[in-house]
Amino acid sequence: MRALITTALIVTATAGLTEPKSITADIWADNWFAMYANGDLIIEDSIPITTERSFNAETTTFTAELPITIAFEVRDFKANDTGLEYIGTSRQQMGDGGLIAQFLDATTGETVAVTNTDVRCLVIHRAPIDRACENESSPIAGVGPCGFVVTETPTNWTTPNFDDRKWPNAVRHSEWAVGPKDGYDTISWNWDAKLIWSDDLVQDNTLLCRMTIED
Ligand SMILES: [Ca+2]
Ligand SMILES: [Ca+2]
Repeated sequence: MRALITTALIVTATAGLTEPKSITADIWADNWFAMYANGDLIIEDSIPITTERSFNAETTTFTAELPITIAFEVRDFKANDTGLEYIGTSRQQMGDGGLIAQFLDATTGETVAVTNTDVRCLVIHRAPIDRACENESSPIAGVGPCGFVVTETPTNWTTPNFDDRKWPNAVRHSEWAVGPKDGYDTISWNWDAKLIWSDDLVQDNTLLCRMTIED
């Protein structure tokens, strides 16, 4: 009799609660990312952004309660606030970014979310403000065409209840435009998973992006 009562109590206690969902994520970013689920840090790109040609895909499995708010910080490499890389060499350039991700039900393998233009991304570092900076012989951050714009990272931007409705929608970019490199080809991407960024792959260097894995 006592065992029966215990069972009844457990059933009552769990009714109506969301079951945690196990999700496998594939992510490729040019050049570096950190990913959060419902405000918790899940993974940082394992290759430091300072590694030359730090191109790689990451695959990770995590558990969270649906609906899951996914938040990415994504960084295109820049040597400093000019936004340039290879400064002072014949390869001095602005560099470009790019992000693609897909989320699979870890149990069934079904794709449950992808990066597309429903993702919202806030640009928090833009440089240079004028592309002419790329051709400066001694580019200095904040001077002339090498000005930069830094936007403060909003508080609690990774959490589910953060209001991102004023953030712009991400812009889809072609494989040709992004030129995805090492690691990208090792993932079998769902057709609906798209390469995204802001509207400017080159001058927008650091983005905060948010999306939801629905119930
Ligand atoms: Ca880059
Ligand atoms: Ca750039």
